[in-house]
Amino acid sequence: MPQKKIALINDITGFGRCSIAVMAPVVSAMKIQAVAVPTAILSTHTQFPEYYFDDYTPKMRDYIQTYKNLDMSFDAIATGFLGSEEQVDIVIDFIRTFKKPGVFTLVDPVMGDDGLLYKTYTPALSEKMKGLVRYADILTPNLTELCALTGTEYRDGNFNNTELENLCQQLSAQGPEHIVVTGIHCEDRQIMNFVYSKGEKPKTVMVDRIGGDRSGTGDVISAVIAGMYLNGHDFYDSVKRSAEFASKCVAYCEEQHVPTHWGLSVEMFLRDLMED
Ligand code: PXL
Repeated sequence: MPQKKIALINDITGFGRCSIAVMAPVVSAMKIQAVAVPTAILSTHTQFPEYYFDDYTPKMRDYIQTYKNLDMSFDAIATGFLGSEEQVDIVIDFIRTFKKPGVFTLVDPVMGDDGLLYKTYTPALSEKMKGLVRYADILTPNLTELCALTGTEYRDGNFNNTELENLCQQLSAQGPEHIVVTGIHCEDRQIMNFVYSKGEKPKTVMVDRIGGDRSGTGDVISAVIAGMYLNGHDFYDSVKRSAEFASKCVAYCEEQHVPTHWGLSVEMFLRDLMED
């Protein structure tokens, strides 16, 4: 079987193991070719006190045009951190062009965490992100992003499963077949991933919460889900595997006292992803 290709529309950040810098090695370990479509170039991610941010918006159309001219194809498209409103339009155009039958799109609506939107997410950009939902087959919001996308007030961990199901249903009605709400803080230091697939009873994947939140965790989770799903696994198994992989990386980071904003030490465990 020919190797599969995934287009990663996301930022390239030098230090901090987020976005393409961490997603490309993860999918590569799963034998999938990663094709980078940069949205911005940063020296470090935006959780550092200082970072260099080079918005790639003005270059993206020409960059993508070559793929159109060369009649390239992808098996999946994964989108993440977007730095400007215009980028949302560029991403939609990319999906319209390259999402042929059988190609799936994973949209990680990277917008914020812990009830707060990231500094680069203006209210207008957040509003625009809502328009991307209808192009997603798989959507991977955290609770903050689920609330932002549905216009719901954020309450830390305070949503019951019926409320979560209703919010997922609202988003799923716009397009996505599968949604996972990631990293929900629960009692007894547990983290819940709420797994919703259209027309099915929701399921959960629970993992122990070890230490504080670590930046880039969502990107690692999205990459493992995309890779597993592309390799033919069902959505629930893909989420389960992603949560287990991220947990293992987090446990190692805690043990080694890796600062929380340095991202996950995926390098130590990439081999685990090569087994399938
Ligand atoms: O991991 C999400 C993410 C991606 N890209 C950039 C970020 C963040 C989160 O802070 O700053 C540039």
